[in-house]
Amino acid sequence: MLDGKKSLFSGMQATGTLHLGNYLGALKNWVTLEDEYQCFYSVVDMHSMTIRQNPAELRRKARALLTLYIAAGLNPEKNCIYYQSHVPAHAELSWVLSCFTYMGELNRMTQYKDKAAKHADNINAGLFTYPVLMAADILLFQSDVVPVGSDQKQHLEIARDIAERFNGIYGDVFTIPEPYIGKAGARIMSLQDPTKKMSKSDENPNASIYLMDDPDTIIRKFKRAITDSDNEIRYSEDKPGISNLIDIYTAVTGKTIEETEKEFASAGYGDFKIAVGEAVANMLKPIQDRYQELTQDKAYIDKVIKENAEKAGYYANKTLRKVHKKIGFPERIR
Ligand code: ATP
Ligand code: LTN
Repeated sequence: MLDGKKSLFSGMQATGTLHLGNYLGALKNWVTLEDEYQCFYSVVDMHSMTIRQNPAELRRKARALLTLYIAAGLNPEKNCIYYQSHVPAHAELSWVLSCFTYMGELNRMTQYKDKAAKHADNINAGLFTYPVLMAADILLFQSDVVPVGSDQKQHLEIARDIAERFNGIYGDVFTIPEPYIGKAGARIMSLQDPTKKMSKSDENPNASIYLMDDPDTIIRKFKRAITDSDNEIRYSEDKPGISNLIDIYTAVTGKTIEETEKEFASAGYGDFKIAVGEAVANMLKPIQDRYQELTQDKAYIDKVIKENAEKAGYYANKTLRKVHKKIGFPERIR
């Protein structure tokens, strides 16, 4: 809760190019929450440092991501959209919280294990303490809910554990956050290997639909999507490829799985793949157009960056001051 209104935080890393999973699993839901919550959406560039980045690329991608948040429908008047690195309170709270987090807890994180395996030459301490920074992001804004895809559930659990541990010692300092995972689209799988999630770091461009892909590319990628050898459009655990396409179709159109199965009862995979591709391309077109418009308006984006960082800083510092006081840091002399 902030100023008597429920609040939320979420963020995305400025690495890679946003894909359909990021949109359906996260961004699309974010846009629906602005009236009910005081919303903070960050481009979490500090998290991106856990993997080696090219500085110029990181800066470009961070700006592109922030612009895409707006293009996808987040109104920066109602949602606080900002760069994590512009609000030092994230790092400050992260340090304090790291002293309330156990190595054993961090050791269990599957994302850490996956990323450590993928980047065996750079298993840095930041990669290990990543969930602590994420807890700081969330707790700084007294978030009631955190809208994410289902892969982030484990990180949210640790954020809750840290908050409960801290509150247990110092009283009710932090709101305990709940995950908010949308019904449809919470886990979109790779088009080339439907047992793996669609991921920004996938090297095969055919595995993911990128938000900036043009309609022909989108339809081509869907046509090539890996499916099983029968030809029945039916949702089932033993048909991960076609089930993923059904998930995408239902998340985009708002139809149910049953309605979708019925609609395509007499169609083959080829027709269904084209229908999914067209639905996705139509959904993305207005976002792409708006993105192009926004990139022309440098002054507007700069204004959003400046004003929203100030707003986020205001609320974040309020929580940080409370934490510092509780743990016994000396008061500042003004
Ligand atoms: P990577 O796989 O390289 O770690 P990512 O694609 O998971 O990156 P993130 O920046 O970690 O991207 O995630 C941003 C948001 O998108 C998070 O809320 C995450 O849960 C959600 N998300 C990521 N991938 C998917 C997916 N395949 N399906 C649904 N939601 C997803
Ligand atoms: N870890 C998330 C990104 C992220 C986040 C957060 C999401 C960083 N801080 C706080 C929700 C709340 C990811 O990799 N998808």
